[in-house]
Amino acid sequence: TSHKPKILVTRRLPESIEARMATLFETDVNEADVTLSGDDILAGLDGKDVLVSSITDRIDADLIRRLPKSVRLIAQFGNGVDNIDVDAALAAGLTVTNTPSVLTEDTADMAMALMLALPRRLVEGTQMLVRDRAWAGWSPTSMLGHRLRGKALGIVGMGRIGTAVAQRAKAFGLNIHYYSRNRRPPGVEMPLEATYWDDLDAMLGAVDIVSLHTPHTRETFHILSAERMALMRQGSFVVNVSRPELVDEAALVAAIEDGHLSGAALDVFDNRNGINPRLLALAEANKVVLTAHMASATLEARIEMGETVIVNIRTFMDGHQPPHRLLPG
Ligand code: 8YV
Repeated sequence: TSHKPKILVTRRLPESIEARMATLFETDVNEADVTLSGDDILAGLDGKDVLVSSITDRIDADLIRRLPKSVRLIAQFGNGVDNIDVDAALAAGLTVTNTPSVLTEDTADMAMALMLALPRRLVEGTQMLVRDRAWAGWSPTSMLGHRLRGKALGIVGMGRIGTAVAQRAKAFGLNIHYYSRNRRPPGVEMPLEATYWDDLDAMLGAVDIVSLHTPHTRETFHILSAERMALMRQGSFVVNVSRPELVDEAALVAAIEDGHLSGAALDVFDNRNGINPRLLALAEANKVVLTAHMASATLEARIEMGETVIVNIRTFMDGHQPPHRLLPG
């Protein structure tokens, strides 16, 4: 007869987090670590107080309607919550929390790694040496890439992660431009010199690199559309560590194939039916660099995300507002 909160955790979490959860809660972890169907989630939630969800769980309005009455909190292990119909959950009287901030710096690091990888031919250099065993030795004109310093970076979405990217990019000598709904007042919110654009179309014509740092919402779906890509500078490229839905991927592939864009460095891409073969072909041709949704994948970030989930659950179960509660809208 324990009064410990009963939680369902849909994916495996770092060992230390699972261990701590097991001492604090009555914890049921999806040991198989494969994505659960809606029915499996519902079955697993029988008698539970809390659902600890991840990006791979589809928590739509229908699932929310069918949730056992005992469930009162959805504690997302992650920053983005586009897998959850948050409005439906809030309307149903549930509380929803996420884990922002702790993954900001690591995600920004990955954006920089991808931003450098294309012009400095990082993956190509490794492939030539290791896969192709085809190195003819050093020459003054071999493997020439392009300098990042002095180029213009256009950041779409200047929140926590966008700001962290801007700070890094500034140190690399890039000129920072950004588009967001509101101009950030210089100072704490915008701690560096950056050019604000209230018109994304206009910014796209003024930058050499476009990096996406906005959440996926109804408003940002395909924010980088075919029409917008046509406005981008000849030879410019795209970096995406945010969400695949922000980019019209078919149009991106076409724009790289026809040479309008020089390439793309993507940590996220449409993987619902496997990776688009044309995107893979562009990666083979070293015009595209692909990583496997790894931008926040450091052990440190995952542990801090787990700790944040635990704090959210404990405060909620103690009857207080959890620190990372999502609001409607
Ligand atoms: C994780 C992410 O891979 O937090 C996010 O929005 O995309 C990544 O941190 C994922 O969310 C874990 O659920």
